[in-house]
Amino acid sequence: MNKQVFSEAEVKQYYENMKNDSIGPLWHDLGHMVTKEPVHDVEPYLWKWKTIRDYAMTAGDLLEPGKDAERRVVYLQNPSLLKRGLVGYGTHTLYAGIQLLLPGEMAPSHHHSQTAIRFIIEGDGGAYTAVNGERSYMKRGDMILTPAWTWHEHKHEGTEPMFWMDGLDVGLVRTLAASFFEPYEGGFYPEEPPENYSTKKLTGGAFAAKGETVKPGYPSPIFNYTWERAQYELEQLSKSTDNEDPFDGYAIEYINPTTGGPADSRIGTMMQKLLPGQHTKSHRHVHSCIYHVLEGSGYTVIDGEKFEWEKGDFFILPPYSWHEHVNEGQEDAHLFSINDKPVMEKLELEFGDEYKDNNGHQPIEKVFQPSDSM
Ligand code: GTQ
Repeated sequence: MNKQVFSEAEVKQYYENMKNDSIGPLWHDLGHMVTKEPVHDVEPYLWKWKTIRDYAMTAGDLLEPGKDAERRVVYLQNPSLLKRGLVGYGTHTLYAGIQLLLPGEMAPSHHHSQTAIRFIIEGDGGAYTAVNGERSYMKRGDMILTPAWTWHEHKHEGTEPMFWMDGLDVGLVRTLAASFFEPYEGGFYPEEPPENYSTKKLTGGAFAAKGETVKPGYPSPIFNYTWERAQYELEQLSKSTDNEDPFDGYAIEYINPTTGGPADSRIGTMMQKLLPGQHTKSHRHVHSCIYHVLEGSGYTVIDGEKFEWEKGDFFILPPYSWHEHVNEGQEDAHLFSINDKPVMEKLELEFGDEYKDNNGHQPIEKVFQPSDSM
């Protein structure tokens, strides 16, 4: 076949016309689209608990849920994502907010297509979340599911300020253009089952009334995964170094007992226990995480940067970033985290590898300085 020969000016014109007609030449751009490794705008970050708590407490004077706002929450804004106009993003998929409910307050019922988990940080156990009418009283360290589209509301019958973490898949649902929200008409959903019903029903043996079925699949039949149970599980696990995960220490993932898979279908949840002095090896994976330090003190190295943490702090682990954890304290450290691993796994996108050099440990090139203007 005879090929046409073009002048330089004709070639230039060709590309210009193409651009004007909204068409692109893949031979120039393939490398930008199908990158050799994950490309993203998520930078690691860390927030001190004191800073977060002070802002939330001030909001306690500024507004009241159910009156001035749907919820009283201060959220963690990753500055690297705000630069891209992404409001409320901790990672490209995950959001974390810290909610404060004061004695006597109520946050009305609503539902949304984002899935949510709550992790209880501080309080006296007198507040509850009701999921489709089932009340779960909140105790420190508990993880409570609010599966996508379930009605949920919060009420406080106790005497102390109640703080918890909300984890939602805000970025994921935004990217997938799948956000729906609806308030419950009439304010509060009927509260029918006894308090903590699903937890009591399925802990220490699982029972069904004769003829009753617990439907396998989504959502998990348990809403409240208690710290008491998680702690017991971790105690058993950490009795033998055989159970040690080289990258995560002694780690448990919250599961849906009817599927064996993650407790929530889209947000993964994990609790890690690090013994005093324990220093994990570095690895990286496609899934991203938001960490909360339940207790202990130490640091995490993320892509050569040291993030020093103590009780209450939160930090971001971006996708595909080298990371290792160290417990520098005298006590056990417990790190709770949410992740987007269930999504990556469902989409066949999860991949990870281990850091080979220097016996699995990264050189530390800089130390993160947390912001503090309160
Ligand atoms: O408590 O229902 O932090 O709907 C963000 C969105 C909390 C909640 C958040 C929500 C909630």
